[in-house]
Amino acid sequence: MATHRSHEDYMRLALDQAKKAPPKPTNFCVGAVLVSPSANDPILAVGHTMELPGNTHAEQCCLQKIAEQAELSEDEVGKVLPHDTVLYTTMEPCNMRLSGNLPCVDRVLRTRQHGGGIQKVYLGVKEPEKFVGENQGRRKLEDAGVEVIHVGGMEEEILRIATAGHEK
Ligand code: HJL
Ligand code: ZN
Repeated sequence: MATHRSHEDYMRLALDQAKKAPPKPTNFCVGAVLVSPSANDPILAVGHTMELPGNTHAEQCCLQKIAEQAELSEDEVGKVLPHDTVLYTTMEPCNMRLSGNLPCVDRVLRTRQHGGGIQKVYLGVKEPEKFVGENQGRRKLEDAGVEVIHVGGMEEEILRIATAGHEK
């Protein structure tokens, strides 16, 4: 029997991840969960901002963990993702980073280059216009054919966690 969790349940798991991120004034504390809804064990990976060494984002950490397990580099992780893979993230995937690192939108899209890969993105909040102006992440994903769905109801808590360590 597949485990049945609602979108809100997965977003709550992503939020639990976000709480583990170290507060940093120059980014947001975000959590993410990569899920294959049809699997008996649907959670493929969880991740949070700054979890893996370096300046890493939550979504990036999920992909890097799966790549490491499969002994692949992150840019090839699409080859081992189930065809119904979806991403839950407390914040809209980034399309520009102050550090110049590869944005998570590009990481998501390259999982799809061999067919399959990430099919849908569920997000908890849009990225606040604090570091990079208006994030075009959602638009870019949708333009590339990825369905983006807002899971509402947790915005306040998500933003409180995301901005921990920011000057008020
Ligand atoms: C998302 C994350 C994270 C952000 N967004 N979706 N997941 N930290 O884990 C977006 C924000 C960037 C800043 C700073 N944050 O992180 O725009 O230093 O964190 O590359 O632009 O850029 P760096
Ligand atoms: Zn990112």
